[in-house]
Amino acid sequence: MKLIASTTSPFARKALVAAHELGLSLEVEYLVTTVLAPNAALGAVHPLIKLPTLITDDGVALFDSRVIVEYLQSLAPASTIVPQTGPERFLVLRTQALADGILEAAISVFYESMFRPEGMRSEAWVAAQTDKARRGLAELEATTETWARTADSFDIGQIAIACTVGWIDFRDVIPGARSACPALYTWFDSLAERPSLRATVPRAPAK
Ligand SMILES: N[C@@H](CCC(=O)N[C@@H](CS)C(=O)NCC(=O)O)C(=O)O
Repeated sequence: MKLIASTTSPFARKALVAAHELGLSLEVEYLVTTVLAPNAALGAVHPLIKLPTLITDDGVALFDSRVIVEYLQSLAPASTIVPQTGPERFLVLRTQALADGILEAAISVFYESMFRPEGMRSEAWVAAQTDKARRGLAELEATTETWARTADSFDIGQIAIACTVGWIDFRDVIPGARSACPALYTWFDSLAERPSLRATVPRAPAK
């Protein structure tokens, strides 16, 4: 199977970290696609032209990252990053949804400066999306003890948080996030040497 990813996409990183944690090997194809410069080859397999996209060994194109993660989990039942039953499943999925939602808000802020000409940018939009991201980060900060659990468990909620915080740091789009969330960042920094995260640190694409 092949994951179509980019070196900067936090959603693609989530899928890559999940595969790594589950002990699955993947071929990875890196490409660049943006809303304004969509990649035609990606568009041939994913109508929404987004990363990540997983091509299964049966040739099916799966998206989005949450579906891909569930698929990867189904291939590796001996390890668990997505609990399959019980209240734990929905707590972990809720955490993933919160982390993904923070990312969507932060990406929206980033896109505003990346894709909109200066005179057309909306300060109100940026402020509202920044506020959403900050509210989400504050929730993670306030509930660290609930979702962080032990160092040896690394579930999809925690993976999504690590990818979200890693991308916010990489793009530096939510000013003051680190100082506002000391417990969250202490947890994040403690994971720096985890192999799945170290292997997928966001980086600018090769020219
Ligand atoms: N909900 C989707 C979000 C995917 C997404 O927005 N990917 C971005 C990269 S981080 C993308 O492909 N953007 C290009 C575009 O929207 O055209 C997921 O979880 O996979």
